[in-house]
Order: sequence, then structure tokens, then C-alpha cells
Amino acid sequence: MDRHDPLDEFDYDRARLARWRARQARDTVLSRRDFAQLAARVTAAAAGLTVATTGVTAAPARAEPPAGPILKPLPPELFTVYGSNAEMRWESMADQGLLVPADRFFVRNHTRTPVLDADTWRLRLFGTGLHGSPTAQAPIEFSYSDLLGLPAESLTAFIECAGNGRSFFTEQQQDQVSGTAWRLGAVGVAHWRGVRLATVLERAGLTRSAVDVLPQGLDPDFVSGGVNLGPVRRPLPVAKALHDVLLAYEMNGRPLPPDHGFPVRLIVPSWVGISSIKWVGQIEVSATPLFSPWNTQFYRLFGPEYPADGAPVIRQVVKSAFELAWNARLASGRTHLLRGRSWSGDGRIRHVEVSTDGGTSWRLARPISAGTDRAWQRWEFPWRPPTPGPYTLRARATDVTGATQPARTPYNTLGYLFGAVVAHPVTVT
Ligand SMILES: Nc1nc2c(c(=O)[nH]1)N[C@H]1C(S)=C(S)[C@@H](COP(=O)(O)O)O[C@H]1N2
Ligand SMILES: [Mo]
Repeated sequence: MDRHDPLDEFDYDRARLARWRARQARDTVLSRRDFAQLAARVTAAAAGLTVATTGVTAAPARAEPPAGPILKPLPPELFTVYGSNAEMRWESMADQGLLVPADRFFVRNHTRTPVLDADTWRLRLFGTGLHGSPTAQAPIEFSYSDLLGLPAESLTAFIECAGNGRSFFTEQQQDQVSGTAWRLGAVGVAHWRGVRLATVLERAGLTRSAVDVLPQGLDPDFVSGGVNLGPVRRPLPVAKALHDVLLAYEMNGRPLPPDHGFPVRLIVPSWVGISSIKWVGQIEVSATPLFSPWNTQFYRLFGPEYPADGAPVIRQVVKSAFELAWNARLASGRTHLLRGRSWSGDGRIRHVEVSTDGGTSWRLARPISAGTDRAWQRWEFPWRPPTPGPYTLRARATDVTGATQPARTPYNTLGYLFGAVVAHPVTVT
């Protein structure tokens, strides 16, 4: 890369500022002065102005902010990048504990990561499901420090894109589907901390007639097929909203990184990733059901095996993955401790079986540590490959409801919820 390429420099500067800002927030729990200074720098940088502050590189004049859709570094050993999305490489979890560090957590952006200022950020609530039916023009507001002042709760949960595993519809079943061709890396477990959505809804004056809430992101509008569908938003029933949903401001003990929703995102445990709206700016609370393209047009199951108007996509299904590179090379004549993880949107994993012979015979994997309802189960499986050559490894989990990964997932046009056993190729040398 040419160090003096103004485009690269501009990208780098913006990403660096965003990271500096997140670190600053962590270290000082929001020093107002730093935020104000940084906000001035970011604004100036976005406008292409030169800022006379030490340590900040002069940015060239530009009409459009050119930052990439994802701000954090995406080294090829940690990620596979597809446009505005980045998939975690499973081999990068081989030396990790239960949690996925933020540096390798997958990113799914419909557009791009916005750089938001926690000082001026507000969560706005309105709608017919709140006492007095406040309007969008005169909403009930919570600032970032209001949220920090409310009782905090933590939970360890996975977020998984509904399209995780989509490429296997084509690769294993010859089904033609549309969407990002994820393998199994559009999932991650983190420790989230924030305020229960229930707490905020109650303080905002939730009525007993409320049925749906509609959280909406502050990222740019999503344009699909030339049609502007507006900000990313997806309705959530009040029952779920009150049950275990978090308005999270921390991920793994630090302020949310920009790419994962800074300053505040929803965490909707066990449900499809699209429910966990990042950069949430407003929540409509309604006494009548709400709709958005994200529950009518996308994130529905369409296909010959589903009703004409589609079936809803709500919870994630049972899945398993090996902590191995795709086409990993393993030495013959020694025992390898294969490791992996399994998870389900319906609760903890009961057991995991592994096959190293094309699915003919299966043996139980050994669980590593206790499973939890909303995270994944780690497991290991000793394997001594008999002779060199190509092999396929398979893992098949069963959850607490008795649901087991099938051999085939029914086809749906958008390729959601691929839960079938995945054949993971390796080469023994
Ligand atoms: N505002 C907003 N929220 C969003 C999205 C988005 O593009 N914009 N993507 C959703 C999707 S489809 C998924 S799978 C998760 C991904 O979360 P992550 O990027 O933190 O891994 O965020 C969800 N929340
Ligand atoms: Mo997603």
C-alpha cells in the first residue's frame, strides 16, 4: 500500500479515530472533554477539513466520507470479507475460551458502520403502546448516561446471522439461494452488559395494550433493488422484549466497538441476528402489530415447502462447527484433539456426535465445561487418522428439546437457517 495514497490515509485515519474513541470511552467512562474534542475531529475529518490539533493527520478535501463499511481491521487470518460483511474464520477460535474477542467477531452490516457520539446520542421511545401515546416528534428520551445510571445486567449469548451456513445450500444440496455466501462463521458468543429493555419500557410508560416494539438503527438507509427501504428495523413482540432482551452498551467488558453497535444495541438472545438492532436510536412501542421489510420481505422462509406468504424466521436452529480451517491439513500417524462448538436457539446442547468416515459411524464428543442456554457448548474429539488422504469431518448436535441436526435442510429461496450437518473437508498428509 502506498503510504501517501490520500484515500488509504483517510480510511486509516477515520478507523483509527473510531478505535481511539472507543478506547477512550473505556478508560475514562466518558470524559466529556475527550468526546467533544474527538467529535470535532471526526466531523472535521468527514468534511475533509484540516484540523490543527496535534496527533491528527490532515485529511484531503473530499465530497464523500470514504471510510469502508467496517471500521475495525479485517486481517485475512481472522476474517473472510464479503462486501460490507465479514465472516469469522473458525480456526481463529482454536486458542480461545468461551467468548469471541471483538477483534474476530463477525460483522453483518446492511450498509456501513456509523460513527456516533455518545454525548449527543438519545434513545427515543414513542407510540400508541406507551401512556399518553407520545409521538416521534415529542418522544420519551434516554441519554447514554441515563442508561448507565439504570440497573445493569449481563448475559453471555450468541448472535448468529439467520443466513449463517447459507453457502451449504448450494455446496451440499445444489439449491440456488440468494444472499451472502457465509460458511459457518457468521456467529459469535460475547458477554454483553447493559440495561434490560423491560426496565426502559416500564420507565417510558409501557401500557398493557402494547403488542410490538420496533427498534431502528442509526446507520444509513438500506437500498435494495433501487428501492430505499429506510433504516434497518425489525419488530419484536412485547413478550420477548420483556423477557430477556438487553439494551447493551458493553461487549466483553468494554464499551461496544463501533462495528458492533456503539453506543447501544439490542441483544435479543437466541433469536435471529437481525433482531439485535445495532446503533439503536429509536423504539416505537405499538398497541397494534408493526411490520417492516425485515419481517415481511426478508428473514422469512419462502419456497415450495412453505406457505405462499412465507414462514417467519424467529429462533436460530441447532448447528455445529469445528475450530479448523476449511481444507485444514493434519499430519497422519498421531492423535489430533479435534475441537468444536455447538449451539441452538432452543436452549442448551444435550450431546454432540462426530463422524470422521463420511457419516457412516458416529461417536460422542466430550463436552468441555458446562453448556448454557444462550451460548454455545464447547467439545473435543480425539482422532487418529489412519492413512493420508482427503477426509470429511462431521459434527451433529442435539439440543435440550431433542432437536438434532438433519442430513438436509428444506430449501428456502433466501437461504436462511441452514441447520443440516456440514461436511468439513480436511487433508491428512
Ligand atoms: N442497525 C443495524 N442493526 C443490525 C444490522 C444492520 O445492518 N444495521 N445487521 C443485523 C444482522 S442481519 C445481524 S446478523 C447482526 C450482526 O451483528 P454484528 O455485526 O455485531 O455481528 O446485527 C443486526 N443488527
Ligand atoms: Mo443477519
